[in-house]
Amino acid sequence: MSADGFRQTPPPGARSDWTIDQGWDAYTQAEHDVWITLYERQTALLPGRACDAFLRGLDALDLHRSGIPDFARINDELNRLTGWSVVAVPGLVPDEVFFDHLANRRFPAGQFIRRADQLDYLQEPDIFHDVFGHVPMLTDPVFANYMQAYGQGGQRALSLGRLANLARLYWYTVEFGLLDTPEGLRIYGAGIVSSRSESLFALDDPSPNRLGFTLERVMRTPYRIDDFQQVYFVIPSIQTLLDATLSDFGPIYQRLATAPDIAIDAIAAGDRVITRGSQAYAKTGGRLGSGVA
Ligand code: HBI
Ligand code: FE
Repeated sequence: MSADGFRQTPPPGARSDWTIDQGWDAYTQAEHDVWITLYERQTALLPGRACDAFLRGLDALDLHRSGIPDFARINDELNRLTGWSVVAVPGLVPDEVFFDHLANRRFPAGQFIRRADQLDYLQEPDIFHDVFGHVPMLTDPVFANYMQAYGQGGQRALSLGRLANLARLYWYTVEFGLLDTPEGLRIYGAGIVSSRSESLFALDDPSPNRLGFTLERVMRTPYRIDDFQQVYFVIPSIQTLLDATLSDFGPIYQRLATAPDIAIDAIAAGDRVITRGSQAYAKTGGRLGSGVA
């Protein structure tokens, strides 16, 4: 076990790259039913909320209403569209393993699904979060290129000791990103799109700040892993992400070495403000009643 409590060696039965067989035949009907419940809840909610690329991906992959999808079936179509494939892993994997998979167009997806009494929230990414939340966007060629560039950037960040900054980029884009469109803000982040309550909160609630995305601003902003975000960053196009990630991070990393973090609920000089949030949700204690300032 490493300092942060995550295993650093593959668990029994996992290969050296931490992948396991999905074992699709072994899923119980109860597990398929959890997928169906979550799938139907989200697909009823997302038209008009999720971005077009996500909805197109959901259709292209035909993520079954009839239960947990078989990766072998998804991968035929996903490979054809963008060269990506989904690989099963037991849960969170070490950063360098994660980045190596992304850099090689393999998305590591949890093989397990949450229990029926965990429908609304769980900390560790399960197959619904990973496959329903992340995989549809991988059918978009530009986003597919971004995710691979992100994996390559992650490998560099590890060698430069800049992982924390790069993890923020992932968090505020791939997990919790919003896209500006002529019809209004739309969701592309997997952490939002796979959560009923955050699919509503992220777009409708007056509480969080919604700010224009810049790479450096995101890299200076801490994030919450246990509750709704207090700030969401908005991109004008998916191409923006790819362009940002293909840029040279060297000068940014140098400035970050002396630039202080920006408070999670702050609006900083130079921010493009789309919503100046009330932070009411966080002030009243949020989901966990923890009461954060
Ligand atoms: N492992 N399976 C899995 N899924 C993730 O999203 C993941 C991970 N390991 C590391 C990690 N994410 C983060 O540290 C990166 O997002 C930076
Ligand atoms: Fe995720």
